[in-house]
Amino acid sequence: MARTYLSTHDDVAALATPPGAGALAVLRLAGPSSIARLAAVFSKPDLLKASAGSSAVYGKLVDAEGRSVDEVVAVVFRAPKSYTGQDGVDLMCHGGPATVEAALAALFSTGFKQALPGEFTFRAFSAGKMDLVRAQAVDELVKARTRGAQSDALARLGGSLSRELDALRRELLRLSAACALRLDYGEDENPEDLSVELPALAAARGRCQALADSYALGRLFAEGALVALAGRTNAGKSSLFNRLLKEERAIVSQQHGTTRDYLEAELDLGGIPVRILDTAGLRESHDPVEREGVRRSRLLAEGADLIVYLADATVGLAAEDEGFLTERPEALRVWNKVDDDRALPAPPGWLPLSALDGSGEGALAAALIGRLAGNLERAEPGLRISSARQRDALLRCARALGDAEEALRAGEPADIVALDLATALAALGELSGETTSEDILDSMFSNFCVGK
Ligand SMILES: Nc1nc2c(ncn2[C@@H]2O[C@H](COP(=O)(O)OP(=O)(O)OP(=O)(O)O)[C@@H](O)[C@H]2O)c(=O)[nH]1
Ligand SMILES: [Mg+2]
Repeated sequence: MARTYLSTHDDVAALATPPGAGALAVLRLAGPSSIARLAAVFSKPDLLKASAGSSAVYGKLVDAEGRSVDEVVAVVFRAPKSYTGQDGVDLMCHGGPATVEAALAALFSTGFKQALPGEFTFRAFSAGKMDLVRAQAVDELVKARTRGAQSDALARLGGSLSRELDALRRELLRLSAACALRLDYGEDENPEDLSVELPALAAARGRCQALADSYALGRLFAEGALVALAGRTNAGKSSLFNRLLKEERAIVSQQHGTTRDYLEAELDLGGIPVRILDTAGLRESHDPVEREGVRRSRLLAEGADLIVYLADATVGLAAEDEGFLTERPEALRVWNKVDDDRALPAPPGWLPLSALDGSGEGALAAALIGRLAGNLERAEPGLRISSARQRDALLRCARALGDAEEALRAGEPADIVALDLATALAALGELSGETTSEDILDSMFSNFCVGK
């Protein structure tokens, strides 16, 4: 039968570093008998078994027949002072696929099971070492593509978002208690009217909604955006591509139709990981290869989150430009080659740029960031959510709080309000992991890296 995350009594092992050659590879082991199991294939079993937590033991990993597999350093962790909360070992061996394969084979021969993706973090979560928000941040930290996304995830791992959610939860508990108190009074007694809590309810709903809205920006930071450079031949797309990348990646020439196959690179734009595409210049061509390049460019532009459309200021606008921009009016318009004496003044709505000397580059970067993220609510770093699952739970919470407000205004009895508050609390509990179903946990952790 396939293992599940719930088999936390299994001793598991996995490569925690990327596969391939490297100076070191780290194999991560966890489970109640992980240290004893490792001792069975370790040259100094007694020393290993007697070692204190957070200590390192140097020795040889051997196979079942006693043949040496590698020289290793075993960093031993004792429950509960470990990442998973269980006994475990981070085993450092020499990097390289052959060593890793032999070392894992030796471990599996002692009964270690291959760890599932994210299984170590799942165990940390089930041991109460971290809530689900922090567990999610671990995955985001590992996958962060820009410094901005990385520091954002690190803040969440440090608990910025968990603390905010906890404050919200405490406020909802206080409101529930107020409802309960109201229920305790008899018909003819006259306790304080619950409607004094209306502003508090509205404030809590507002916080929920703001956090849910932060998903758009959180997702942009985590998943990034696709930006395509488009324009007629010779507009300077490849020149701009190279300038943004700060390297001579694309061939630049005064010949029309230089770029045919599109080029792709990754860029950090104000913390947003951006995949940028340099495409073939748009023009009617009889050359079948160039025509194919143009066809692909149009297709790529269609799939982009944002198109940067360049025009050559020394030539001015032509029917092709108008045609493209009528179809894609949202494209960011860039008037390139303004350094040239022959350059015509930029028409309204066009950003002046010189891909040659870099003037206007700062304004272009700002415009790009503005277009990608500008209309999104700028939450405090770390206070954004980054998964659709979190957003859905927050929206359900906000909706239930809205219902509670309505019930209160309509003069419904306190137990109706209490019911709405309980729904809101349950939705909030899904975020932290208090009330998250097994299926959701499964789908969340299975997206993690193996070894994390
Ligand atoms: N003066 C001036 N020349 C530029 C500027 N940007 C590009 N050029 C020149 O314009 C010519 C075309 O530039 P490319 O970057 O190859 O243009 P492209 O849009 O990629 O052209 P295709 O690949 O043919 O579609 C080259 O000779 C560049 O040096 C600029 O800002 N100022
Ligand atoms: Mg080009």
